[in-house]
Parts: sequence; structure tokens; C-alpha cells
Amino acid sequence: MSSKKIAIVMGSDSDWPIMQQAADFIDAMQIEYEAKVVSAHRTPEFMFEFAKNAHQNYDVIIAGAGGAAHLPGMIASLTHLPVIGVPIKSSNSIDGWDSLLSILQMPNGVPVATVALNAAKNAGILACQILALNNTALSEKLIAYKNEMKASVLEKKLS
Ligand code: RP5
Repeated sequence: MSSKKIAIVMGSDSDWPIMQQAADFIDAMQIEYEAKVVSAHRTPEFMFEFAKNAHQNYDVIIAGAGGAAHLPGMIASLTHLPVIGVPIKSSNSIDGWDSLLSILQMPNGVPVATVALNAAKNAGILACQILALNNTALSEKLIAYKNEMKASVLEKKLS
């Protein structure tokens, strides 16, 4: 069973309304997380220190950023932990493609598992699925979540 937390980091507190959707899912699964602002551009030294030490406190990192979104890739370059990237359509983003491609198009050897634009909830689900590889209770919660989702789709009536 995993004993460490999930880190949720983001380039700015303006990303939090989106990134909170990851936190909400992780909370619902009763897994601990820590959320922090870590900016690749505004606090590069802190980003370096965070990423180099992350394996001591966390099992998985979720990193979100908008615009010139270097944070997930730079963290991935500094740690062996899995990094899930959330591209954010922020106030400085042209149309979201800038952040999406900055996070997605990583060079071979430095993967970032990139979810869809603003899809922080999926990042939370994926982080829990990674932890569930060594956590049976969490696996069971994820199976229940998927079953509820399936039932809610099958129950939909259009007329
Ligand atoms: C990025 O710039 C952040 O991740 C955020 O999405 C965007 C805008 O930041 P603020 O100017 O709102 O702080 O680095």
C-alpha cells in the first residue's frame, strides 16, 4: 500500500479552479495530496528543489500550467516519478494549443502523461489508478466509480 501523497502543482494560483478538480477526485478516493504553486518561470529555483526532492514525499506528480507551459516537462526532467500534465487554457493562452503542445510534445526519454485541455479530473483519476497498482482498497473504489459512471450513462433517457 502506498504511503506517500500525490503532489498537485501548478504554475499560478489562477490555475487552481481547474486543478481543484483533480484534488476533488483524489479527496473523494480518500487519498492524501498536497497542492502548491510551483512556477517554472517565476520560481525556477524552487521548481528545481521541489522536483529533485519530490520522490521523498510523493508517488505521483500532477502538474498543470497554461500558456508557455514548461512546468510539467521541466519537473519530469528532474525526477523519476510519473508526471501527469494538465494543459490549462489560461488568461495568457492564445487558444489552449500553446499549453497543450508545450506539455504534450516532450522529447523521447522524458515522458509527461498529458490529459486533455483543462481535464484535471482525468489527471486525478489517472494518479489514483497509478497508486491503485499497490493499493487494493483504492482499486475497489475506482472500480465502484467506473461502475457508477456506467450506470449513470445507461440510465439516461432522452425523451
Ligand atoms: C502560467 O501562466 C500559469 O500556469 C498560468 O496558467 C498562466 C497565467 O498565470 P497568472 O498570470 O494568472 O499568474 O505560467
